[in-house]
Amino acid sequence: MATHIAEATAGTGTAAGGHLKLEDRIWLLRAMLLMRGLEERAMSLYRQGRVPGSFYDGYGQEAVSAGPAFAMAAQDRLCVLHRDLAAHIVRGVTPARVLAQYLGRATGVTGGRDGNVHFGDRNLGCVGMISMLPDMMLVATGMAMAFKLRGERRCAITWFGDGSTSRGDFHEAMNWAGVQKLPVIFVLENNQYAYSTPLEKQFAVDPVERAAAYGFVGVTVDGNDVEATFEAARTARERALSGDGPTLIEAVTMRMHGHAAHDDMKYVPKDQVEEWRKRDPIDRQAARLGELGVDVDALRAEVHEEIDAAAAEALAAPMPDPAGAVDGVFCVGEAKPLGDGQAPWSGFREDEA
Ligand SMILES: Cc1ncc(C[n+]2csc(CCOP(=O)(O)OP(=O)(O)O)c2C)c(N)n1
Repeated sequence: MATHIAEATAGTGTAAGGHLKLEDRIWLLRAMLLMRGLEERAMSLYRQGRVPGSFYDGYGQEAVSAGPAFAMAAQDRLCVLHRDLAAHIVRGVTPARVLAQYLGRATGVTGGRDGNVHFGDRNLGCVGMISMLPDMMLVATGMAMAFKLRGERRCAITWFGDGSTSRGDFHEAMNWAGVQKLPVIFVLENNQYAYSTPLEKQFAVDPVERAAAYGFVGVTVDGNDVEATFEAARTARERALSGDGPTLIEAVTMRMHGHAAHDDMKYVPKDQVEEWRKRDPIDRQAARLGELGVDVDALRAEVHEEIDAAAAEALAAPMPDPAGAVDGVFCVGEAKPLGDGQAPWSGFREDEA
């Protein structure tokens, strides 16, 4: 990635109070470009009839998953939602496996058993996505409880939407995490709509205020600024590891596409979408780095090539063998613990030095 740095023209190029080096800031842009590029390619394959089932994307929300996932260490555990592909990319899921997942191929993360971002690679510390919303809040809380009981220095993080805040599970997870002061981070992805339900029909108070009701910190962050979402999660992780309990991070963003590919979102005012387009998280990070002398066009071209190669690989991959359809439904033999994921943030490498 250093090849994209022509010359750091403004000081050291660090950001987020010095926690992000220039290489990290480029990494964040790259993760968001990969998410967008992969989802655009998958959407095009969907329109060609090659993606089974429906199709969901997180266009315009890339910073909500890229930043917080980047702030997590290898031993932390993630419960990732359906519009948060960048978290999987940060953890180390390759572009070819992502596209094979959309295409239902044997080489996809679930081997054709599920589609979209309904997956988790247990070897990279990610729990398989649970569709019932927001049950992953309870799973993350349970994992954090285990970390606390074992005295381990690690945390769990999960993402959920504004629609999830009206469910009982949200309150149960928040309450237990608060009572037990658990090392868990809740990222509320406030993207203005839960399918067709707008915020004013979802809650009467901003849900970030509910954190105080459960005895812990709630912060609101610009969900379209990847360095801000990183910094909010980095601080929350520090708090969690110091024994100071959970954090609710409300990342304010916009769902720029329909709920799924079949939804033309006629219920969303066009002006609202256009207003948010001006705050596109990728454009913003690209502009920042461009000012520092980073060759963003070269980075875009490299990501594009990577996606082309991944698409060719995924399209050439075999369909799964139906005989293995129920493999993995039940645990056979000894249960294997989740593996650790990739943790690319330079702050973790410095810890080891
Ligand atoms: C308990 C439950 N009810 C309904 C659904 C179907 N469903 C999947 S995503 C979704 C919209 C959720 O909205 P929100 O939580 O705001 O997340 P967003 O999709 O906007 O990211 C719905 C209704 C579900 N998965 N689980």
